[in-house]
Amino acid sequence: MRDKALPEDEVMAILAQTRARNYSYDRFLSTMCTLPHPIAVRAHDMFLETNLGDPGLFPGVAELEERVVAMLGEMLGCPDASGYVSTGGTESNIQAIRAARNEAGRKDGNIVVPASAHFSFDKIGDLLCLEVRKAELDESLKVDLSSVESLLDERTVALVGIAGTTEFGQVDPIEQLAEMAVERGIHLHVDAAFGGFVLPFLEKKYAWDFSVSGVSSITIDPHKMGMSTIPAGGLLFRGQECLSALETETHYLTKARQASLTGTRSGAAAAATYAVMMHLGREGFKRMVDYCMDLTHHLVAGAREIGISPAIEPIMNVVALQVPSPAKVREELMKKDWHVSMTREPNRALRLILMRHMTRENIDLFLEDLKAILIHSQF
Ligand code: 0PR
Repeated sequence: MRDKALPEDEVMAILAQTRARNYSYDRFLSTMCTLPHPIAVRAHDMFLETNLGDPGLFPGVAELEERVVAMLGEMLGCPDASGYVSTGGTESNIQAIRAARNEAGRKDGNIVVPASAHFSFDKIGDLLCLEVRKAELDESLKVDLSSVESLLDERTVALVGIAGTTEFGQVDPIEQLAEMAVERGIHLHVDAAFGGFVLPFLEKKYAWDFSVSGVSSITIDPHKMGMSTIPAGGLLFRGQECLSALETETHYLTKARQASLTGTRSGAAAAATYAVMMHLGREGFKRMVDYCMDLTHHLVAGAREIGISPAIEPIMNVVALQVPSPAKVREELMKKDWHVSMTREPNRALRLILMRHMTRENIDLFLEDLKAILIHSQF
C-alpha cells in the first residue's frame, strides 16, 4: 500500500481507466451472467452495507431474503421451501451435497452426477471428501439412466440431476432420477443454476422441480437468468431438516445458529433479487425468456443457412454449434472481439449463450464473421 493518501478523483481516474479494459457485454456470447436489471442495481446500492451473516442487526434485509426464498419456493412448486441466498451455483451445490452427506451421516460416501455436471461438483468431491461418480450421457446428452443405476450403491449420499446443463442447456430426466432416489432413500439434488429462471417460462413444460416428489433440493441462480446482481445464488430445500443439517452454533451473534457457508455475506444481492422479482413478476420474466429464445432460434436458423447445425435442438437459450475445429474457430472469433466458449470432449462444439444483453443485429454480425472465418480458413 502507498504511504501517502491519493485524492479521490485520482483514484477514480485509475478505476475508470482500468474498467475501460473490460470487454463489453454486447459481444459476450459465452456468459451465463448478464447486465443486471436497473432496479437490481438500485436495490444493491441501497443495501450495500448490510450483512446477512448477522441478521439480527439487519432484520429488514433478512426479511427480504426470506421473501426471496418464499417466492422462489412458490415458483418451484414448494411454497414452504427453506433455503437462503448464496453467492452462486457453486456454493449452493456445495451446501446441498453437504446437507445430504450430513443427513446420511457418512463421511466415506459418494455422489452420482451426470458427466455433464458443472465443475463445481469436482470441487465438492475434494472439499467434502466424497467420491464423484460420473454417469454417462445418452445420445441427446441427457444423463443415461442405466449408467446412473450402475453407479449407485449403499455409500451413495446424493444423486444429482441437471435442469439446464452448462454446455448444452439439456434437462435430465428428473422424474426417473427421483424414482431411483426415492426407492433408495437418497437425496436428489437438481442443479438448475441456469435453467431455474428459464424452464418455468418456456412454452414446453418439464417435470423437474419440487412438483416431482423425490426432489430434495434445488440450485437456482438469480445472478444468471434472474437478472440480479453478482453474487446472487439460490439454494432451496424441500423441508426444514436439510437446512438444519447445515447449521453451526454462532455463540456470540444475534442469531444462535447459521446455515450458510460464508459468515459475513452481502444483503445487497438478496435485496437486488427481491427488487427484480417483484418488479418483473412472472410476465416480465416470461417476456425476457421469450426474447432470449427468439434470439436462440434466430441464431440457429442463421447457422443452418451457412451449413452448421446444433448438437441438440436447443431447449433453452444455450446453443452448441458443431463447427469444424471449434478451438481454432473460437480463436478467430476472439480476434474479431466475439467472446464465445466451447463444450468439452467428446462433444466439442462452439458454445453460445443468448442472454438478455444480446440483439438480433449482433447475432447477424456474428454469423457474418463466423461464415467468413469458415470460408477463409482451412479448418
Ligand atoms: N451449475 C451450473 C449448471 C452452472 O452452469 C454453473 C455456472 C454453476 C453451477 C456454478 O455457478 P457459479 O459460477 O455461480 O458458482 N455456469 C457458468 C459457467 O461455468 C458460470 C459462468 C458465468 C461462467 C459467466 C462464465 C461467465 O462469464 O459457464
